[in-house]
Amino acid sequence: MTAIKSHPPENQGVVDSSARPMDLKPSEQPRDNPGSSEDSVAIVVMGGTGTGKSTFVSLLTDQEVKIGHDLKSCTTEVGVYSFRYNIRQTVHIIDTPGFDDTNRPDSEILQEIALFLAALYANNVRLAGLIYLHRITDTRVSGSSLKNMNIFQKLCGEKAFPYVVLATTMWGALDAIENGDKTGRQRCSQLQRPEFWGDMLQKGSIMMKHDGSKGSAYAIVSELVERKAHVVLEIQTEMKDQNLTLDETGTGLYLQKNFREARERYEKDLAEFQESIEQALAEKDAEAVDVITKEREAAESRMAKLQDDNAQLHLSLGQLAAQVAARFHSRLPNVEPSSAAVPDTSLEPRVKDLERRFSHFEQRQSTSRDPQNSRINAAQQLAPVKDMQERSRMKKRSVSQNKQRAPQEHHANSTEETWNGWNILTLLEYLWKDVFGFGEDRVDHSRRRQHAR
Ligand SMILES: Nc1nc2c(ncn2[C@@H]2O[C@H](COP(=O)(O)OP(=O)(O)O)[C@@H](O)[C@H]2O)c(=O)[nH]1
Ligand SMILES: [Mg+2]
Repeated sequence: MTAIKSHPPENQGVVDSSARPMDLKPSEQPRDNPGSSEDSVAIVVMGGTGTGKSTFVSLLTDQEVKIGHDLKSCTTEVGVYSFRYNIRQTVHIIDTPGFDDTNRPDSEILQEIALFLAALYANNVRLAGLIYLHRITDTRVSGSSLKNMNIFQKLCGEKAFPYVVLATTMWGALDAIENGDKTGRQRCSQLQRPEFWGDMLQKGSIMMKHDGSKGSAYAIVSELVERKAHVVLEIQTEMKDQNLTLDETGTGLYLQKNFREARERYEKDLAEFQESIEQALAEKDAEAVDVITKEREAAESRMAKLQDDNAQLHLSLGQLAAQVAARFHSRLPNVEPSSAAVPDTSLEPRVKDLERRFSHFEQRQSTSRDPQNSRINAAQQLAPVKDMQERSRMKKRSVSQNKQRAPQEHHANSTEETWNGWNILTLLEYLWKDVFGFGEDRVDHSRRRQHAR
């Protein structure tokens, strides 16, 4: 059944300004316990770049969300923002990058989103549903919009479709044009075609209009929260339960199909380039030969890059964690002993704890019969953490040096670094606690979840 809903008045949800990013806790109680007093849920927001995801998230939380007014400030990483939905519930909204970032390959974006979703699942964080945003101002569904839609569907899997809100954004911009409302309605019916949202709508997703207001954002979120579901996505079970590598998942297969099509186009182009060069040679047009040769070289290097990117999908969950962790780590700014001034007392014990868990992991790995786990390179896993510990030490040394030198300058800011360090650390803690199956208080969530289904 297809339904287009408008939003109720702006009266739901109380913004909790004390909520912190990544303050994400698994549901405290199993979901079949209705007496749960505190119930945190997560909601994932996806859609192409510039569809208003970060703006949507910023309407719900008091935390600072990066909005893409220019290319540089676009969302480049998965981010978690929290707000108190009602007296009992905190909602964690997960902002994601779109699959059309000119600066980053799709494989890299998929790596981060897949890893994050798998980590949520492994930690039994209750996913209440997903919101997919699309600009109503788009005159047609472009190739990149279609790609985002397809990837979204593959990540979700059909079982999750009933917990998806497909929301159209930027209605305000249509007001300015003549017959804007009619145009909007026409575009909505176009979106309902089988090649776009039709299949999802038939299988339980709903369409909603987001008018850009807080009330509208809350209404969309409530639609999902109030269903009290615990949604499990296709990519989560593929990576975590079935131990597939990312290229073996439905989403990975889709990206590879895209890649094969790009290669076919490229091979056709190559033949055309060759023909044009031969023609230019016959006409003794040296300038044309030069121009076409350069074009061919550019096409060749684009193809080579695409091939490399595609190869990045052959990763198990453990390898994915190592890869993403290393990438986060390489983005950490270098600690300048003279400028770092904020001691992070919480960092070192957490790193120590991870190291301890890691040595358990290494022991388990040597006796493991699990082929996916045994492929994980242990040293590679720990390298970012070890290095982080070293940074933490450097930081402390520099803080104590600074204290001796200039006591008034202690508040010089290294928030960015602390935040980044915390981000990667939190991610690793998630993964190592449960994904890799070591940690003293491990609970077999997959069994519990199956039982609950
Ligand atoms: N007119 C209009 N602009 C919007 C709306 N939502 C977002 N924007 C603008 O669209 C641009 C991209 O928004 P952003 O939230 O960063 O998109 P994201 O890439 O999906 O996260 C920013 O310049 C926003 O200010 C909306 O509802 N109406
Ligand atoms: Mg964004």
